[in-house]
Amino acid sequence: MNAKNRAASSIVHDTPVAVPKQADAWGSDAIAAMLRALDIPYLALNPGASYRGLHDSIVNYLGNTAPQMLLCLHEESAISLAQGYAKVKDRMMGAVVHSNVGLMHATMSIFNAWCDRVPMLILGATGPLDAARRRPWIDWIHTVSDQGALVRDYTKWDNQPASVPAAYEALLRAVQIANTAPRGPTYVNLDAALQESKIGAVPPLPDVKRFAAPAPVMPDPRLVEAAANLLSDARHPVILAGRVSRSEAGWSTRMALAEKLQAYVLTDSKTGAAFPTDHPLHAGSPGNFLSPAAAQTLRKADVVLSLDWVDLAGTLKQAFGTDATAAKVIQVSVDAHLHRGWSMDYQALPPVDLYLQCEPDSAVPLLLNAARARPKATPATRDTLPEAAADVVSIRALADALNKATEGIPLCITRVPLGWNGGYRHFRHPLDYIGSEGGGGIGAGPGLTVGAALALKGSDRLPVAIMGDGDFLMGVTALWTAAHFGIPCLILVANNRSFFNDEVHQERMAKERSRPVENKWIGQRIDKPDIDLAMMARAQGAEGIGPVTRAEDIAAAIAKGIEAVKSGAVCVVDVRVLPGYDTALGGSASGQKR
Ligand SMILES: Cc1ncc(C[n+]2csc(CCOP(=O)(O)OP(=O)(O)O)c2C)c(N)n1
Ligand SMILES: [Mg+2]
Repeated sequence: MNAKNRAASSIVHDTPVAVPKQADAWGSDAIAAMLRALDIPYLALNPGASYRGLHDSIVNYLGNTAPQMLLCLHEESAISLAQGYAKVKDRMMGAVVHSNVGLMHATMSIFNAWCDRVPMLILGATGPLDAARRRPWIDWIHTVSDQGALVRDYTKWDNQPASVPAAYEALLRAVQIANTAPRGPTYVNLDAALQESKIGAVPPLPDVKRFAAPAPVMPDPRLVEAAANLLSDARHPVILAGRVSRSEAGWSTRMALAEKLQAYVLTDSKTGAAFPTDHPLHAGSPGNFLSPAAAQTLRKADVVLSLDWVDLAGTLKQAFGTDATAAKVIQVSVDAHLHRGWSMDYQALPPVDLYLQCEPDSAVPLLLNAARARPKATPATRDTLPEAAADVVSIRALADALNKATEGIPLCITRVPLGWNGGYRHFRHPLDYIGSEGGGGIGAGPGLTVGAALALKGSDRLPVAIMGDGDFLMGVTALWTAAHFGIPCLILVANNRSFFNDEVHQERMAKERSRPVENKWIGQRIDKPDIDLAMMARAQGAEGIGPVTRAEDIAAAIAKGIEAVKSGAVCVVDVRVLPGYDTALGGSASGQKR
């Protein structure tokens, strides 16, 4: 594959030989035809006999296009890849996972996608439900009576259709539900026997346009007016810009609203870029928890507008403590439609004075229209970054070198490590940063990055991830998928050779229990031997740079990585950072919040 091909907008296609025309179709041919009608662009998958029928149909009935298969080496990265793609595109792709075992491998990533409210069509399969059609042994261990139960608590809907017409309906419904806000993954389990039945002709496909997701719900005009009045009359309005779309129009409307109201805006590193972090009204810096300046700004608020902010109640608690929130709270969110009993990812229950149960992108233009301009506010309070220590190989040094090497080059930051401080880099466009994995599942970083890079392929925006070595190592085989299909991306590993976040926890335990802090590394450090991460990249057809061990070498290594990615390569730079977090500003380490 030459560099020109690798940099082109389309990815590498594994092209099947021509298939002679055939009179009879199979059940899975009809299912494949439905996937094409539903405009599923890709299927990230790891193969298995439970869906050998569907696999054959994608290759030989559809010619492996629309959808195109993307072979992944682990189901966890197949799902993360689909998640990363949807985070960039605001549009779903599919994934296929084999029987119970593949689905079990996929579960953590499905949970991440669920918590991240990302639409995704997950297909699975089971050995024949009809025991008489099961092959001895293997079909029996790979048949369970209720496979969907494995993921039912963190998918929006699941189904196991028993005929081709039922499969058509199941796929239509799965896509419609996944794409209806609050969005999320859905799972359709295809019986092997159904896939492998000869069906004569493919039954006519339904008109998919008639089964589309509904248009966004619009808020009650009286609520919009009341909210606009509250905000316009406020002394210190604060906007919490949370889960919003990647649309540029949405971005500028949010800016216009903040500017009209002269409201301060906070953003969150759990969600994608929602507001320019260097805007005079942006307070503090984004993190998983409030930064000191963000908390200080929120504490002064008399009216809070939450744009689907993840964990509104917990955030108010960080600012106001256990006292009742003095500020009036306006909540714009449809998230409660997804709140169920099993998972507590719905977070604590926030006090809300005006509840607009719609998506932020629907409410903001109406609020902008109804709001009255407020007098100019003084610039928001920012956190100041501590002086960077010279010659120390740290995440900060890595961030500084990245910023310098990429001045004027649009990047999409697809991952930041736990020790990232939100002040390290500014975001000025909805695609400058896509937010976290959602469910706190480490190992998602590589898959998310490859999926985001797939979605960005052919654009002038370079996908760049900065990720922990633990995160990288758990999902490292996603690199092969990127290398094989020609999906350029740059991964900078902040390699502290440890699951360091948990060293912080062990340190806390040791102190609390008067035990030696020196023992905190045991069961955490990934050394003796150090792992050669660059070699792990090269082993899979990616470029590997490093280990970089001296501060003065970081810039050149990153510049080399950027050049490699510009020419179409997948590149990993192993930067051996010292263990330690720049937490003075409420960096995202969970360790600092007990
Ligand atoms: C699947 C999964 N396993 C374990 C954890 C617990 N955990 C949270 S952070 C972390 C360490 C991550 O290591 P790394 O990516 O190297 O970042 P570092 O902590 O070193 O900054 C672990 C193991 C988790 N969140 N998810
Ligand atoms: Mg680490």
